[in-house]
Amino acid sequence: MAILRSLILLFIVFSTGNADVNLAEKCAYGWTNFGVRCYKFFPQTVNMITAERNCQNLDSNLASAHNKIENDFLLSLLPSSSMRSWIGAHDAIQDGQWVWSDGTPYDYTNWCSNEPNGGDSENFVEINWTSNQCWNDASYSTSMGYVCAKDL
Ligand code: MMA
Ligand code: CA
Repeated sequence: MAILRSLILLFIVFSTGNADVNLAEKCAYGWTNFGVRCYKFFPQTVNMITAERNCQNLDSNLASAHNKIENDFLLSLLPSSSMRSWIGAHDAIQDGQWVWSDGTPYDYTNWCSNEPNGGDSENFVEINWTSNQCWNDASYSTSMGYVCAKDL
């Protein structure tokens, strides 16, 4: 009887259909899981605003990075070591005040040496600049690929 009760309980837990308690939830096809989020690199070269809007249309934002492991993971999604890609940091509201487009705390950076250097004319961030694969502030109108991220 105890076994039957356990089986019934297990069935209830796995069959609620409620995404928040579905332990078996996976990223959608084409997206890669890291932690509790799903990520995808898009190779279409677009300006930063288009990149963010394209992510938003997929219920995501441009990716944020909060530590080296996460930053390295984002780099690993790029198909080549020289591929340029937007991520979601910007200081477009006030020069020098960097924030992430997904609203998470700006608590990690990987700026290349001498970056950010663009003042009011470079307010957006690419993740894979130079062979050091560090961050560069770039003009919003630069065309490059982009990484989107969303919660599981
Ligand atoms: C370009 C541009 C900048 C970057 C410098 C580095 C000339 O400007 O990509 O964002 O900081 O190169 O030399
Ligand atoms: Ca720059």
